[in-house]
Amino acid sequence: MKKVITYGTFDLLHWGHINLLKRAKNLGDYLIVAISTDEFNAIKDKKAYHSYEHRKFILEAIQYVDEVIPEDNWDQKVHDVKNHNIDLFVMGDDWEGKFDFLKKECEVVYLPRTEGISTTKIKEELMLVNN
Ligand code: C2G
Repeated sequence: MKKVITYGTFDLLHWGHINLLKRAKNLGDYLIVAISTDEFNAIKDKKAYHSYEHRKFILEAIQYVDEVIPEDNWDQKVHDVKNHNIDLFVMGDDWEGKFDFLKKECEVVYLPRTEGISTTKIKEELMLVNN
């Protein structure tokens, strides 16, 4: 069984996220998503609209996602890859090259981001509509 892992905040879940999760799952048999905790988002200087528990609840409902674990620091990836017997690490290519240190542990693939959608875009456009 080829195990895949990916990381992210996945706030205000949109079709760009789904496109990433779908492609990541299609590269293996089992997909783990490490979702950023609210505390880690603060470190990433991100404020999610939905809490960790709600973002986890939503991700677990997605057919492409087999397991959801917390991401609470920048340094857990090597441990996660070993601990979960991961074969493939996948991220959107806005992270291109940033996680190449994992290549000694597993395959690393950066997938093209989906153009035209992002959580930031959603928030910005809602601000305009409501002002
Ligand atoms: N993504 C995408 N296309 C978009 C938006 C997002 O492919 N239009 C991808 C991102 O590249 C990322 C994943 O969806 O692989 C989750 O995006 P975010 O929730 O923004 O994740 P991020 O804040 O980049 O967190 O340790 C890694 C970090 O936790 C990544």
